[in-house]
Amino acid sequence: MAGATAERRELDAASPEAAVRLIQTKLVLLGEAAVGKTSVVHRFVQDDFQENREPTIGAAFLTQRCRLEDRLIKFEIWDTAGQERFHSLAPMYYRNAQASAVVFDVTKMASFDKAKAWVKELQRQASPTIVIALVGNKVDLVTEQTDAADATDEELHTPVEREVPRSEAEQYAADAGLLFFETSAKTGAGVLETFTEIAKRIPLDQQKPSPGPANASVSPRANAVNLQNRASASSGGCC
Ligand SMILES: Nc1nc2c(ncn2[C@@H]2O[C@H](COP(=O)(O)OP(=O)(O)OP(=O)(O)O)[C@@H](O)[C@H]2O)c(=O)[nH]1
Ligand SMILES: [Mg+2]
Repeated sequence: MAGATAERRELDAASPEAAVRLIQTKLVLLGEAAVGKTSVVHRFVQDDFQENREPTIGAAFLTQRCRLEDRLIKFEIWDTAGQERFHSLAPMYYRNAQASAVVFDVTKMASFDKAKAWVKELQRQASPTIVIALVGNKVDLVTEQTDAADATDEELHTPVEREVPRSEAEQYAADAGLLFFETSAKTGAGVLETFTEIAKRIPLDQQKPSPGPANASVSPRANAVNLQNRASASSGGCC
């Protein structure tokens, strides 16, 4: 199955429709330490998840290409460190960013407060056209097991109490003009949808054509994601 999926992605890239514009989008992830920023971005880029991940030091840079309608979007992602001692570095990463994902942990109210502080800072100091998505991560921890018979021992857990009600975060996001998503880097729920909606919201005049020949976009890459294909395979849906 994995081989077939890879082949289909390559076909997508090589089809005549692949004469698409390659667009660069700089995206920065911000949020309190340990909310799952690195895990969300690794789920998006590598489709994997690691328990007990080490904290990020400074920032990490990752890229991912995504096919979205007539565009091939190259996300250039700065995954920043959430520890307070790195806070002063953040402006270097959000300067000129077209998008930001501000992440909090739905089981920690303090992380939601910190997310609001990041949103304020972005709205004051980042580009006025930046697309900001508020992302409540770790929803798997608050989800009841509905089909325990099918779950492995590792998957079975007692739900942790949710501290940030979805309605409260959604209302705050609507008032502040942000996109809003809930995700689980662990299960993958909502992750692709988050990046897809961000990509769709970046104003066309903010999109930077990637340097190099337009058909650079058609070279098959193992980790190029066709958002439409992946969307139909994921329960969250996108595009
Ligand atoms: N259950 C669950 N655990 C998660 C999820 N996302 C991340 N984690 C765990 O939470 C811990 C912190 O995740 P990271 O991705 O390192 O968090 P971070 O926000 O990048 O942290 P800093 O780099 O210190 O800012 C790790 O042990 C992850 O395995 C999730 O969606 N569900
Ligand atoms: Mg990290």
